[in-house]
Amino acid sequence: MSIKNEKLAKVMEDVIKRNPGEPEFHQAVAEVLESLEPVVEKRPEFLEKGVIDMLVEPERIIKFRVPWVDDQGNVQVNRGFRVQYNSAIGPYKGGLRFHPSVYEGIIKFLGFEQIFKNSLTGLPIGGGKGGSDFDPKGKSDGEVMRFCQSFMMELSKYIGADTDVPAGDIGVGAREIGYMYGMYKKQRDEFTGVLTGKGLTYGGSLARKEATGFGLCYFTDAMLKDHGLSFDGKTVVISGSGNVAIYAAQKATELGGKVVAMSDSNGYVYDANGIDLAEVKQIKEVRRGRIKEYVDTHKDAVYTEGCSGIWGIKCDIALPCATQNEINEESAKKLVANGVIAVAEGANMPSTPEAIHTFQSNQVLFAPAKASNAGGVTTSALEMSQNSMRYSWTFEEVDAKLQGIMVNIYKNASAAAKEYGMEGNLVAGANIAGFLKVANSMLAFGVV
Ligand code: NDP
Ligand code: 2IT
Repeated sequence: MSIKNEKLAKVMEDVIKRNPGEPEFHQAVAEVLESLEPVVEKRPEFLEKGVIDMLVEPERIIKFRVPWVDDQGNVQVNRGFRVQYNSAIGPYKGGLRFHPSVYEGIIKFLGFEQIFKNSLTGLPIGGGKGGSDFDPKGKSDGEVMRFCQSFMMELSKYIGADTDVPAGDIGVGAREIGYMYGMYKKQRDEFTGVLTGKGLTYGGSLARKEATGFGLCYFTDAMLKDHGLSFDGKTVVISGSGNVAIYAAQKATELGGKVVAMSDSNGYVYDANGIDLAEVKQIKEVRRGRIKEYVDTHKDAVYTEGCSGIWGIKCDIALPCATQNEINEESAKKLVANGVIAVAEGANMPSTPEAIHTFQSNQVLFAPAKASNAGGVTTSALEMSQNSMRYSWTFEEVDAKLQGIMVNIYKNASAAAKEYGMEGNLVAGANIAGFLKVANSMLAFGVV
């Protein structure tokens, strides 16, 4: 695919020129701009009044040194980032990723996606993302704590409950949020909802931990039902075994699916009897171990090194929940050849453009990340509401709101695709529906 509208193509050309060496960021912007072709034909003012030029440029990028001392007494230096991308419809909102692959381009791609995802939730949250090239893997609790404290000592200057509200992402879960919240509170001497994904004893929301995975399945279920299908009796393959993957597996199972494979960055396990999720939780959440340990207790299961092989397993529904570009064209073709009926993205941008094209041109139901994984940030926004009210809802109340919002996102993305002549194309529909709310707000603000 390429951009035909000359002005939009020029925006893309400038993005590439001004942000060299950031392929993931280019990929995310190109997909959105391609989707906007029919929108700017109907509404040329978005180009004429500079809304799209402003939208692709982050409002602010903060980049900082994160020094900390390891258990051997050596000084380590990592790099921290926060991209405050767009605040047109609310305070910047988005996760923090701690992974050695993090650099500015990754945070910009994630921050850009977050603008549209957050808009789709219908809640008042702008787009942002942050993180560090710190690798929590193999680090002691003390090392993780010292890193998080150093990271927050600097980040705390730029965030706040009404300004910018970070949360978790890859490598950032309850433990890291706890250490960061503790340091923020000490420095600022205030108890506010400045982070989400907090522990339940200090302002966290029930169902936030489950939200992204549950939300993914609620979205997928809505998409399947719209086509007279359901999870019931379907074979499901899920990549990753982190926060998103675990709760996607739980909900997919509750909805009648059979999850037969899960993975981590080293390899995948296949269990024809259905994955024993209690064991996966024990390995990943309690022991912080590796997925291969699963076969120690489940002798019928098979472990295979390497992560892309998981897409060669025959399944009806595939839920990529690990990382960006984990499904390439070759993997997509294998899934199609094996008869996959639906692919729904739990991770951010897990399918390459060629993989998406393969799914769409073979009539596979395809749910794009910024719509289907919006359940996490939705529930983060619900956590912010509860913090503002100094009140908390029950698990059932939060879960019901989450479910309602995910079904709405499906309906809105689906309706936008139809309205702009691309019925069934949820990639275009999600990009357009997410864009319009932000762009109309920016138009109202003028040039700021
Ligand atoms: P976790 O850190 O809890 O888990 C990440 C999982 O993905 C692990 O199994 C990890 O394996 C695997 N993984 C990470 N990087 C790679 C890689 N480069 N190659 C192969 N596997 C990899 O993160 P989350 O579950 O929170 O996040 C997973 C995805 O979901 C990310 O794309 C994230 O941006 C997205 N997301 C997360 C949300 C949330 O609320 N947490 C909300 C919306 C989207 P290993 O342990 O070996 O590293
Ligand atoms: O990618 C995402 O939407 C997240 N990592 C969750 C963001 C949030 O603020 O809860």
